[in-house]
Amino acid sequence: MKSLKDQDPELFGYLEQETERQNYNFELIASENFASKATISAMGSVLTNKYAEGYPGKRYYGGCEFVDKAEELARERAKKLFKCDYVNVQPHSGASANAAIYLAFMKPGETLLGLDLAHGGHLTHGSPVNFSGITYNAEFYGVEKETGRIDMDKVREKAKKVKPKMISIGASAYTRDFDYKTFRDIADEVGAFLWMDMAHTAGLIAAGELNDPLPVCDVVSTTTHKTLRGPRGGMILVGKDGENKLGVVARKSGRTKNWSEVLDSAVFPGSQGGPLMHVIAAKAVAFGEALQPEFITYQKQVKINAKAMAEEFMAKGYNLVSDGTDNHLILVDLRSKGLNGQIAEESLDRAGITVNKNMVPFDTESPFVTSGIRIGTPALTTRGFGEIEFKEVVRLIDTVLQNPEDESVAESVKADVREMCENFPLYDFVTA
Ligand code: DSN
Repeated sequence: MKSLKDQDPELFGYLEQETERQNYNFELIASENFASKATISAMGSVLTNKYAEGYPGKRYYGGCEFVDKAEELARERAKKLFKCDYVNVQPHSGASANAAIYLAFMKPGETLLGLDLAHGGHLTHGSPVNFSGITYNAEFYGVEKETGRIDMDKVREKAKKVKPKMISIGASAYTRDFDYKTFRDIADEVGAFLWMDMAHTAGLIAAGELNDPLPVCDVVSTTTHKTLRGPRGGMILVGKDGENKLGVVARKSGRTKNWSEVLDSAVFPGSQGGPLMHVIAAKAVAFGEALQPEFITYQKQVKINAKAMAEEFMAKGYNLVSDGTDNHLILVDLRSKGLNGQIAEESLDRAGITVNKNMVPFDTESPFVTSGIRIGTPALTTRGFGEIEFKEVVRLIDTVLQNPEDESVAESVKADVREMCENFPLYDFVTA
């Protein structure tokens, strides 16, 4: 068989260009990271050929003896990593994991209470343009204008008013940790399921760097490619004593099956067909990496770097939502600098710095323009950047934002970005 390069030079060329972009730009999108060569190898393996609808030992296809072992390995490693009883590693993405959770816990038309997308929430937590907001009655809590933080008294007030069937926690752009205990109390007071979507923070949680939702929430979903640094994909988890905990709420909702069966069947056949066995194998590799002591060191550094960036931005007169961060990301409100998110994203892109424009709470701009940028440290921390480098990253961002239209500034910063990236090499291959 021919190599990709020989068979399809056009496509191979695009992969080379993307590898070059990742190698020589500052990757600061908070939801992105750099998977290891081993993880990428597993994704590019012959496991992509295998149909394995069902679960290990209970498949609808023959020839599953080896993919069964790969899926079991992924499940066992994830259980160890998150100290939990139940894991489903088949969701193709975070959105797919969340779809299965809705299917398991809610009937169409029932009420969800989640964090407003415009205040840092996620599309699948009830946005009117997403299946979650189309199929269910979505109600929202938000953050406070003055603090950028969630006020738990207001969450309680809202929950008592709208009586949700399920409360979701979790965000795409929230810079603080969550008070799971108070969410639990509120959920119990109104008889709701409690679901945490830890997609952004799973790596930090696994390393003990943020509060752990697993012992408190009924169900937890995540992606596997953000702070967790695995392949692109999703996962559902239930903490220790899950059957018992969920059983109490289950009885109230008239469920008869046990909850691992309900969740498994909500993924397959409920909302997905054949699992992506090559991605599940790559999840096993990444979870194996996350069980190593170096992973904890890495996650600590992700947080240290985000804090260093936050302090440096504030020292340069930037407004940050919540005035700082507890996790891997910061949200810069650019209004006091006379800029918007779109101009900032585009000008930084020209200088080799990749961020995303992002709504800030109580934004006055449209979602296509926005007043902010979201910046995350996971990817550059993977390359080895520490506090010194991140302070330099802030200096370079500030240089561009002071001269957003100036092509020569962009060119000069781009050269500095490339030089720093050369000192922290990343990928020495195009296909693993
Ligand atoms: N798109 C992801 C993010 O950037 O946060 C969420 O799905």
